Formats: sequence, structure tokens, C-alpha cells
Amino acid sequence: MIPPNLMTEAMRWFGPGDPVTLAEIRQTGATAVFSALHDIPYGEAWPEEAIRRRQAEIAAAGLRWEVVESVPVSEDIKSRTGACDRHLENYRLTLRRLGAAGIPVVVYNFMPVIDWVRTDLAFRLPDGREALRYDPVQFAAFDLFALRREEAAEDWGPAMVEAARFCWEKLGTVGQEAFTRQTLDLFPGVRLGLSVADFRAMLARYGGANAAGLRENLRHFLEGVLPAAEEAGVRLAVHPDDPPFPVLGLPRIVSTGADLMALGALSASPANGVCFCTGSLGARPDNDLVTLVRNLGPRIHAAHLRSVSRSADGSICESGHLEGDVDIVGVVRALLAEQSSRRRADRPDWQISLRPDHGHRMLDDFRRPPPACPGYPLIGRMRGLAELRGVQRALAACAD
Ligand code: DNO
Repeated sequence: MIPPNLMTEAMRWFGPGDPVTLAEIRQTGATAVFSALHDIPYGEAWPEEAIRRRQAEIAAAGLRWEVVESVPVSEDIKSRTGACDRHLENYRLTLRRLGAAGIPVVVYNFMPVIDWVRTDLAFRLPDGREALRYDPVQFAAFDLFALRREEAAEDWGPAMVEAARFCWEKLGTVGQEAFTRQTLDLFPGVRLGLSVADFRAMLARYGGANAAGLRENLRHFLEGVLPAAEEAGVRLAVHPDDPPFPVLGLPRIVSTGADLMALGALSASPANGVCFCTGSLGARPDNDLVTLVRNLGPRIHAAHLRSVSRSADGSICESGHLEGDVDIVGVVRALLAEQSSRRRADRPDWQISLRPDHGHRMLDDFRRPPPACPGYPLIGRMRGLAELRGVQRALAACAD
């Protein structure tokens, strides 16, 4: 018998251009997807027609569109400049339309300029799988020698500068160009083909910005959109910073347990929530994830489950979903306990959607076209989902 308390098992789908089809996702056993209208420019309202069309396409494949990942927050909103007011109005419109379509959760992040950072997109593990990895020495090399950011040397310190110089020189001219291109192209949300000069200009916009100022802009954003979200029956879920510390001199304010609690204090609205991403938060040893699930409790509106291995040199490698340093079993147990307490409180939105976040490239992934986004091959994610399904079913069965 299937235990009744299960979280929804979902997969991310990047839309019609994704080489992984909805029919394939259905065969993984997922019942829902996290998806977004990626072609709509940041700051613009999502047309109702386009939302309904995407929803119908997903439903026709026998799946549900449970979580929007993401409705991006524009740089004008994050920096509270330019078209901020118009973009907030558009954000509210989008939330109303998503709510009217019955889509209950919207993920966003509040990282300035760039989303996630990795330095190696094909790090070969001993058994032949390929993983995404962040190596601070390589990232420092990008910062110091490709970007030539003014404060970079001061931020990294002399030992790191030397290590980065060695790494940069070893790459040679061709390797340096390729590495720079790959790094610029990875930051999702930034159009492909960005030059170093474009990127510098984007960073310049935040010159002198600090965490307190950015948090104030986040408060302004939440104040602007939460009432509309509540009315529309939509819950917002902030995605933690990845990696969870400041990069390229940019402040980051959703990195630690304290940050997440501070976010909760910005607004008591039940629509003010979190996408619990174990891979992002788990990159810091001082984040105790099981305790965090308990503390955030009712504010968790979606879950990204994956693990990482942290090394003494500061590098972070994405590991198998049940490998590495993150206590995924403990997190799933705590999430199931949270669902039980919501059910006892008769909360209609008791069920949390989880998705395997990222996956290794493995087996037939090497014969398939490259994934829509690094980290999203089919087979590696299917393995992750299968493992997570086993964990949650076993735990739920024991708890019942
Ligand atoms: C990467 C993702 C992020 C995430 C956004 C949410 O795989 O976890 O790009 O979708 O940060 O806004």
C-alpha cells in the first residue's frame, strides 16, 4: 500500500526546447513538473494565454504544473532602480494569472546579477559519471584574470591569488578563453554570448551595494508582491543562494539559517516562503539542514533535494543524491513530519513538491543531446528521483 503522507514527486522541465520530453518525465514516475516560461524577458508580465498553453501541454502528458521555477526578479527590482515599479506591477499580474490557473507555488531568487556558480561542468568521478563542481581557486582565476575586478585581490587574499595565478597560467591562452566563455555562459538568466565588458557593466550596477541594502530591497519586493500572491492563492518560495556566500563582491542574503529566519521576519504572510534547496544550503558546513527544516516548518513551499561533498580546499562537488555530506534521509524525515503536522492542522496546502535537484551525467546521458541546462540530464536525475522515492516511501511507511 502507498503511504498517504508522501510529498509530490516532480521533475524540472525547461519547456518545449528541453531535449528531455514530458513523455520521458512521466516514465520516471514523476507526477508533476517545475517549469517556467523562459522566453519571457525579465520584468515583463507573463501573458495569460502562454500560461494556459504551457499548462495544457503539461496536462496532456498526464502531469501537473505544480511549481513555477522561476518567475525571475529583474535586476531593476533587486537594485530598486529604473523600471522597478513597473516590474513589480508586472510581477503582481503574473502571480494573479498563475493563481487563476491554479498553480500554487512560485520560486524566485534574490541573487544579484548571477544565479549559480560552477567552475567545472564535467568533473569525472572515479566510476565514470560526470558531476558539476565549484573550485574556489578556478573561480578566483576567473575573477582576477578574466574579469580583472578591482577589489578581487583584496577579497581573495595573497595565498589564493598565487594559487589562482598558477591555475590560470597552466590553462594557456586557448584554455583561458574557453574557461572564460564557459563561466560567462553558465550564469543562467544572463543571455548567452555575454562579453567580459557586458558582465563588468552588470556588476558595476551594484558597486558599493551591501547586504543591508539588498535586504531592504528584498523587503520592498515582498511588500510589493505578497498581498497579490495571497489574494491569488499563490505561495512564493525563495531559492537560497548558490553557492551560499558572497561572490564577485556581490552581497548575498539568502545563504544561512539566520538569513532565512530574517526573511521570515520581513513578512508574516503565509505566502512568504522558501524553496528548501539542500544542495545550495548544504554547501556550508554551518547550516544544519534538519534543524533548518524544523525551524522553517510551515514556510517550506517546495524542495530541491541533492547532496554535495565539501572539501577542505573549499571546493564543492555535486554528489549522488544519497552520497556526500548532506543528510538527505534526515531532511526527508523532517519534511514528512512537517507535512503530518500540516495535515493535523487541516492545512489544504499540506503537500510539498520535491524534485531531484540536478543529476550526474551517466549511462545513456552520454549518448543523448546535452541537457537544456548543465546538471539536468535525464538518467542521472531519474536515478536521483528513484533513490528519493525509495527513501520517502520507506520513511512514510515506518511513520504511519
Ligand atoms: C539551478 C537552479 C537555479 C534555480 C533558481 C531559482 O539548477 O537551482 O537556477 O532555478 O535560482 O530562481
